Amino acid sequence: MKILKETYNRLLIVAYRLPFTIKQANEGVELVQNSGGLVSAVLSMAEQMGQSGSSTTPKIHWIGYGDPTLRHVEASTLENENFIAHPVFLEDQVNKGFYEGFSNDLIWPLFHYFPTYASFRDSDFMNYQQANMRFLEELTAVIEPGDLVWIHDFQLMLLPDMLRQAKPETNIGYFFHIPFPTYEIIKLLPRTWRQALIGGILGADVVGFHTADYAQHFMNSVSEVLALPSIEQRVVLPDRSVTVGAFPIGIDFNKFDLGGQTDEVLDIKKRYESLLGDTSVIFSVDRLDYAKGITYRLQGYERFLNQNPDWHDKITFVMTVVPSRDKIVQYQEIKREIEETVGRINGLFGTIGWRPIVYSYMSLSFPELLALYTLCDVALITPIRDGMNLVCKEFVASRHDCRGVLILSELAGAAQEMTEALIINPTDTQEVASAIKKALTMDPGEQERRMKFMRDHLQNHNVFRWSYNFLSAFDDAATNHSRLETDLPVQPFITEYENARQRLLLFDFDGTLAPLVDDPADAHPSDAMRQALSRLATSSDLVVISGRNRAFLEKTFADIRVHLVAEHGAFMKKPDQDWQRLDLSTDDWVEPVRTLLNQYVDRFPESFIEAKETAIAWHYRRVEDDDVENQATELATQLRSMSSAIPLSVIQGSKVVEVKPAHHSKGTVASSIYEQASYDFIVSIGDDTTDEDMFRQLPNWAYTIKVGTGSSYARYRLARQRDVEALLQLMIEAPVES
Ligand code: GDG
Repeated sequence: MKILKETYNRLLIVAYRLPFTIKQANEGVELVQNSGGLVSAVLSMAEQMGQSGSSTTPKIHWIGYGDPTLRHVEASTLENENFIAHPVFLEDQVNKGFYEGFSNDLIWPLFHYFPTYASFRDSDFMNYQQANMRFLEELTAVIEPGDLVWIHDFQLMLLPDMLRQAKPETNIGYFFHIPFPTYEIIKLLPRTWRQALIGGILGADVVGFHTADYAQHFMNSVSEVLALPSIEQRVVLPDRSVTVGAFPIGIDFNKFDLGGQTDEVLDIKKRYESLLGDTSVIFSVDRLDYAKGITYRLQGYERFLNQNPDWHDKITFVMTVVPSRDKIVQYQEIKREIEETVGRINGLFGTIGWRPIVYSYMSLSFPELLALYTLCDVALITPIRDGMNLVCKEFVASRHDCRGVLILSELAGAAQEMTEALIINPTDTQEVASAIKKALTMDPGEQERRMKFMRDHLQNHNVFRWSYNFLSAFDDAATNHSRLETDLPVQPFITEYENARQRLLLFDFDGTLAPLVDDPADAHPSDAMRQALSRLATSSDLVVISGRNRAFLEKTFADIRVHLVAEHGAFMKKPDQDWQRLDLSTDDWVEPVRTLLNQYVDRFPESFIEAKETAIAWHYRRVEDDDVENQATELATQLRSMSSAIPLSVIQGSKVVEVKPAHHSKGTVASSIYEQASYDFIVSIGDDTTDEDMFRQLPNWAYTIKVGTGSSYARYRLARQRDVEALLQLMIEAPVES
């Protein structure tokens, strides 16, 4: 499958860990290749790119943290038949702040929904920035035009954008291996940090997560933190788009399926079986971590033992915890808690001939792991949060015999795929106890049916398919590069426009026909936009419907045959006719409102008041104070509670708060226009809150299109103002009779 060879030059991987461990041997160093899922995936990806498996093809470059012992190792020795390692050396203090601090003591707990364990230290963030910068330096020393760079995980969130700035043309992929939490959690990060982290990830062309939920959480945060629009699964930036998707990681199925049947594994299995005697076995293995739910798991098992005395003597829980991060206080505490609970349960239920829990704090060799996967009756995998969880997939893949039962937490990403497991909530110890009973008494036929289903899934969705899918997303991203960013069905839209007999086009001005600028006086449509409008006006009723005053609109559109609607529907001017005032209310309400607005101008001197003939507005687009949005909301609330002789409408728009009499709006005027003729095609486009009135009041078959981010009544969306121009270009290219 060398489909991508022509597209990309080489594959460069950037991940915190290098793909092999370096051991000092008698004659220099020895490289022991790691066997993790990522390494398998990368090898298969390189194969798809025609990059490995032959002595003439280049090796995969892997940029990762360089252990200080590597400093003295000759660079040329840091390679094996597949990889060339490029160690990134960091000062101890930088690595401590970056890795132990920011990554493991802030992002890890926060993103696994343990905010109380998170430590927020400015110095850690500085070290995180510095370390990401060091990775960039190493990367830019290796990179060549046409390379595909694949960056991994939460330690390197800033790197994609750093690389984009340094080498704008690079193809960059980014994969996030842990959960991406909801915005409520992201909000706990200081504003500048969350902006940097999310903006950092958006340097990539393709961003991958394990589940659709995580991808959606990320999209929400992008919208909340950076106010960027998204169209379907793409975040739209001013100059390019980022594809965001769910790519659930798989495992190397055959490695576990076949591995479990080797003589070495069978021997170990036999030895373990004789040690454990004639009992059923529950097995679990996890890295020491509070997110793995180990204490709840033990409590669930305890409850099972309490409720099922007939199972005493007949069951052993083999629980292996792999040492990890035990320099961090919470990890020491969790270890103590686990060991106390194990001791208590063994003391409570154990007898001279029976130990209910066989606990060890160590790591297993691969054959030992396989022996336990294949000998146990039940795998009990109960994380409180886990990005994916590979252990449960490996257990199932190892069960060539189609026996054994998987009990799996609904809070692991894997639960969405492993639907034939007994899915439990890990904190519900009764549910865990009942699931253990159900698993131990499940008849072999049902075990086989469930196992077969999950094994088929894992075989089809293995790690090679994962990397293939991720790579394919690059192709989609590349073909989308210069596209019009919209969810509008463009072709049917154009055809309908073409075939219509009477067409009505209602366009807002600022942010729709003209880009938003700091000084409203400088806003003007581009020449191409003006030409498009002139052409459209020859075959359609074209209405510019704006909050602007009459003079501005008349001047701006002097040479185009448009209908003008000023001040949100207070005035209308048809081509070749005079202005007509639609709003006839008195203006007694203006002075008290102006007094209040003046207080806000005093508070924010860069803001200003615009007095229109039928409305008054407070503009604050030049104010840089972080608190100004809160203040604007406060002002809008105060204005809404003011008493006045006529009902007023308070509009909180983009960097503006505007007050006007309530009984005219863009909606009332839009509906009065479309009722005057028998239009069979209507399109209305706008970006601001006031355009919502128009979207709401037009008939439901009209094409209503919101520009930019935010919720809307419109049926469709265009991502950026420049996409409006692109759409109008397509419309004028359609052969329409005038
Ligand atoms: C991140 C995310 C996501 C464990 N103990 C031993 C041992 N292992 C191996 C297992 C498995 C791996 O370690 C652990 O799997 P995880 O899924 O927890 O992977 P991590 O890399 O730790 O975590 C996680 C994953 O990334 C992939 O995207 O699933 O949610 O946190 O492969 O077999 N291996 C051996 N001895 C042990 O004692 N040999």
